[in-house]
Amino acid sequence: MITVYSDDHVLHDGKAELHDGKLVESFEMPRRAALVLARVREVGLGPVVPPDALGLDPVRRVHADDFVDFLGEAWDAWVAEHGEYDALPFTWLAPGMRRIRPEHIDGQLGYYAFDAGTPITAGTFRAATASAAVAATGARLIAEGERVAFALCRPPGHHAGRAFYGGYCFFNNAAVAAQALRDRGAARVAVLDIDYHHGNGTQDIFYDRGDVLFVSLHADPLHEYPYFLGHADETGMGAGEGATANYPLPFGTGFAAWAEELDHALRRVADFGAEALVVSLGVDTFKGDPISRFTLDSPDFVAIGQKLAGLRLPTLIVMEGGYAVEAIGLNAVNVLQGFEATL
Ligand code: FKS
Ligand code: ZN
Repeated sequence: MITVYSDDHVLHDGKAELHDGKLVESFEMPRRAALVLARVREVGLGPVVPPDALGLDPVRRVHADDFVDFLGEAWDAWVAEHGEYDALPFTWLAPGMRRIRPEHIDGQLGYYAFDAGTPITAGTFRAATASAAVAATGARLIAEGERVAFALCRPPGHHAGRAFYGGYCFFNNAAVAAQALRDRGAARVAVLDIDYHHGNGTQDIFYDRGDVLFVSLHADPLHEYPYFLGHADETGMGAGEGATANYPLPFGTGFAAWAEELDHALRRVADFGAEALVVSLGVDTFKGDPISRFTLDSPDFVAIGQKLAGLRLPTLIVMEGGYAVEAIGLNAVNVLQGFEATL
């Protein structure tokens, strides 16, 4: 299996996030991708290739121009105002306020961000652009005939919507890949999101579209981040009616119950008639994850890979979350090895 990877992810290195009322060291750190890459090499998964030089073209296919431009300019605007320390928003629109884009950077951060856990740093824009290119390059490999590929994206992407960022995500890598597959001729594409958290950004991007199915298994938003999307009654709108499916699950969900829901999700993908599959792979469903509450174990990730391969679709696996860093390489690559073993 080919892995697409760019070193540029290290340019995004947030110092802190607001967590349980305290500013703590960011859970989302460069070491995560380094350890997944190390495991890819350790098991000899296959070639590791750099992304194509794509710039922002694939990003602009799924994100609003003003949002992309904002991320490109935010760091300089922030530094001019406050100096070289991570940019975090502190105020947001409440209901009844007006969605008029502020001219001050502090207001713009609140206008485009939806949480205070996603710092913008000096290299964030370059890292996020490279991460999206990694996903788009993976999509090209699939479109050109690879049965499966791994996009080792960092920063992650599934919380980033058409015109918002948050949840450690800036550009939506999985959405970029799904759109790239559509643009290269796949009539119908499915995104299956198995990160612990709901992929609210991916759902936002494709909610009114019938050509891209979004299916997600995640912790119930009544109890877990991102809280305001991911309920079972969200099924799409307009042309996209019926092309979104959410499977919210309770705290403490273990592999047996989780896998049963995965089987439902896989059936949805098969019934949709997708010609290609993008998997948003988070391994924060692991029992040792410091910010999550499912109890999957490392060998379970092999079984997940086997189940994904059972769809027999050209598949791009896109890296999302996972914060038990000592186990992130093992868990992520277990999925890839399980997939390979089933080819
Ligand atoms: C604060 C808990 C919530 C933010 C969690 C973000 C999860 C990100 C992710 C991604 F895949 F995008 F990386 N903190 N007390 O794992 O979904
Ligand atoms: Zn997650």
